[in-house]
Amino acid sequence: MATDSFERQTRRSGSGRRRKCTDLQSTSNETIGFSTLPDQIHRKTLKRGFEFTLMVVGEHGLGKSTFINTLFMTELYADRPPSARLHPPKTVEIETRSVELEEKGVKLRLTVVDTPGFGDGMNSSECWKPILDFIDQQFLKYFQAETSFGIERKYVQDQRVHCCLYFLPPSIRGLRPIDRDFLHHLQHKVNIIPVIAKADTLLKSELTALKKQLLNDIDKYGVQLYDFPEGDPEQDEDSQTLDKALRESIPFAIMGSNTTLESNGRKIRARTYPWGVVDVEDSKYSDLPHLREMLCKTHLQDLKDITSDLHYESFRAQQLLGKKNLNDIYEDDPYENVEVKYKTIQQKDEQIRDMKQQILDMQQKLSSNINEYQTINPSVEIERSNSGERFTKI
Ligand SMILES: Nc1nc2c(ncn2[C@@H]2O[C@H](COP(=O)(O)OP(=O)(O)O)[C@@H](O)[C@H]2O)c(=O)[nH]1
Ligand SMILES: [Mg+2]
Repeated sequence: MATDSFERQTRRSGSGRRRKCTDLQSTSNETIGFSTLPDQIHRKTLKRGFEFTLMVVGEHGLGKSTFINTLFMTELYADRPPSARLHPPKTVEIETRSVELEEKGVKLRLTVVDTPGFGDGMNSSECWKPILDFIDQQFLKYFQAETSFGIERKYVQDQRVHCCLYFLPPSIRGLRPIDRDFLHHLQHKVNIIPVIAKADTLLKSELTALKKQLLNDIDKYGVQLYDFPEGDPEQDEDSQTLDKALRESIPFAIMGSNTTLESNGRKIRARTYPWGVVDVEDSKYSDLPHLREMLCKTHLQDLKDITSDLHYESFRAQQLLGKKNLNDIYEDDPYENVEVKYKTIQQKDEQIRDMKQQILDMQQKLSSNINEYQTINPSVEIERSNSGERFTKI
C-alpha cells in the first residue's frame, strides 16, 4: 500500500468509565518483552514479580484505551461495550485497572490509570488538578506506609505512577495552552512521555513537521519531559543504535487497533482502509515498537528509579519540611537552601528512625511485663493476635 496515504478521520466515539479497579488476566500468549529485562533486575524481581503503573492522559477519543490494549497485547477494556459511554464526563475522573501479565515465569502487575474527562469539559483550564492530586495521593500512601512502624521500603506496595503517556491530537500545530498547563504542573511529579495519537491520520511529511514543531515548543516553554538516560559509550553497538532511535522518536507517533488479522501466517493488529491494511506494529508507520521496547524492556527500571529517587523524594522532602506545595521547594533559592534542607531531611529521617526504635522498645517491654504478670497471676490467660495482646480471665 502507499506509504503516505493514511486515513484522515479523527472521529471521536465513546467508551464507558467510572472510578474502579478491575483485575483481569492477560489474554495473549505473545511476549511484550519484560521477561528479557537485564539480569540483575530479573533476579531481583523474579521472586516477587514487579509492579508498574502507567497513566494515560488525553482527550476523549484519541485512542488511549485502544493503544493500551495494543501495547500490552491484552484486552484491558474488553468488558466495556463500545456504546457504554458516548459522551465524556464533564470533569476529570480517575479510573484504574490492573492486569497480571506473565512472561517466561516473570510476573508483571500492570496498573493503567485512565483519566477520562481530561480537556473535554467546558472549563478545562484546571483539568490537570485532579490528576496531580491522584499522583500525590499515591505518593502519600507510600509515604505513610513506609513511615509507619515495621514496614521496610522494599515491602511497601508500590502504586506510585511511574510513567505518564500524554496523548496529543494529530490535528494540532504545536503545544496548546491546555498542554502547556498540564506539562508544567506535572513535570516535577511524574515521568512524562508525549505521544502523537492516531499517527495514521497524518501524511509522513505532516508528521515530521508536527514532531519538529512540538520539540521546538517543548524547548521554548521549558517543558521537562522524561529524560532518556545518555547511552553508555561502552555498551554494544545495537544498544547504542536503539538509544539513538528512541531519542529521535520523541514525541512517539503511535497508532492502535483492537482488530486482529492474519497476515503471512502471523497474527497482527491492524487498521484497515479502502486501499489496504496497516500493521500498527510496523515501524515504517508507527513508533509503537520503540515505545514498547523502552516501556517494557530497556527503560522500565529507569522509569521506576526516577519515580522513586526524584519525584517521590521531592514529595517526601515536601512532607518532611512541612511545605504545602512542591513549587514552594522549587521556588526557594536552590543554592542558598540546599544544605539546610538536606540537613533538615536527615534530621527528620533520624527522628523517624528513633521513633520506630522507641515503639519497638516499648513493645518488647510490654511483652516482658505481660509474661511477668502471667507468672504471678496464672489464672489470667493472654490472647496473642495480630492486633495485639489481650488479657482474659479464666
Ligand atoms: N485512525 C485511528 N483511529 C483509532 C486509533 N486508535 C483508536 N482509534 C479509534 O478511535 C476511537 C476512540 O478510541 P478509544 O481507544 O476508545 O479512545 P479513548 O477515548 O482515548 O480511550 C475508536 O473508534 C477507535 O477505533 C488509531 O491509532 N488510528
Ligand atoms: Mg478510553
